[in-house]
Amino acid sequence: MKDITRAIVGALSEDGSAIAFHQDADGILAAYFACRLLPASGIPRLIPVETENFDLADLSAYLSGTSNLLMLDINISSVESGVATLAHSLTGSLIVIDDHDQRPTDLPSASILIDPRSLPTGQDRELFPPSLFLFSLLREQGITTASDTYLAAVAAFGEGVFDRFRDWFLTVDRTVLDSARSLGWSINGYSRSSPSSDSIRDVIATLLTRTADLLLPLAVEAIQDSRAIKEVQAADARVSAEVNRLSDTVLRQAPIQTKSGVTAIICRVQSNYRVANLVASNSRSRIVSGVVAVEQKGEKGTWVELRRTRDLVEPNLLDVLLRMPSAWFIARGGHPMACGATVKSEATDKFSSALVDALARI
Ligand SMILES: [Mn+2]
Repeated sequence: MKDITRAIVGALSEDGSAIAFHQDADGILAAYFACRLLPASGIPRLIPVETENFDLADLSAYLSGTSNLLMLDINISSVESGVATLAHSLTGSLIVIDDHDQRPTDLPSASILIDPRSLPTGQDRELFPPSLFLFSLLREQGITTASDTYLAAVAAFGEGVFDRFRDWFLTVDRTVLDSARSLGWSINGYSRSSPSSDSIRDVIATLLTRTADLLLPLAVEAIQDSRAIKEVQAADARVSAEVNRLSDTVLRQAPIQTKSGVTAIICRVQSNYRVANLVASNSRSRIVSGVVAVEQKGEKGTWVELRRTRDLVEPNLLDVLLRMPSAWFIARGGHPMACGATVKSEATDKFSSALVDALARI
């Protein structure tokens, strides 16, 4: 573990290095914890990546000439060739922290792929998001503050894995955890058009780019009181209400007929918030045994989120996505029990009927 910390810190301390991270709770906070491992004077360039840009084509051009790149929570199973192109465009090496099964094959030899699940701290974990892994490296250094623990809880809630990591937060006050849940949820349920999507950028600015904040660890209260955080949390009540309302709609759908008799629900929802992921997870937690698929029309395509209840070991939902033609997708990836995709608008109908067929066979 100390070797990994040394490799990350060493790479990021070189001139011209950068961190690219998914612009959601896990990605933002993974970048935050990576920066916390560094001396405050040496924060590298920070590049938020939206889900729609997961093909990494733009990023390769933009990053050409960058020395070392740390890539966080950018699902490399969805962008296999894009990762290789990106890695080859660097003058230094690519370090990826990712807990997905698919591994790109044609990377330059200097690349480092870290799967936290394969390390001692990750043993027996099905999921180990980069944010929580980097928090564990920080904890190993013995320099975590109450704010770090609060932000790790934000990441765990935002990523939907808090229950699996509950033992990390046993000493945290109930009201602090409530606040963390609300912030994690509101970051991941961000709106496409409301002011809160600008607030997300402010949150990133607040958490990441102010060197002084990193140097002088923020008090939990200071984070909770910051204007950007308050604005994001103000969206939380609206997002939660929307998630509950849409989950009701999902659960009212008639399940499709499956070979094994397992419940499978496919539902298309509409919202001004980007909530397909939250609606899918929420509906999944409200059915006894089965599979939920939620589709939501977005600006650049249709977001699709697939979830399986914990009692089932099949179907492998990621395989369902990966068996479909790659030409249909802007991005796709995830885990066998929880995965997602952005489907090109023109391929949405073909995708939907292929999904019905695939789920009918389970
Ligand atoms: Mn993410």
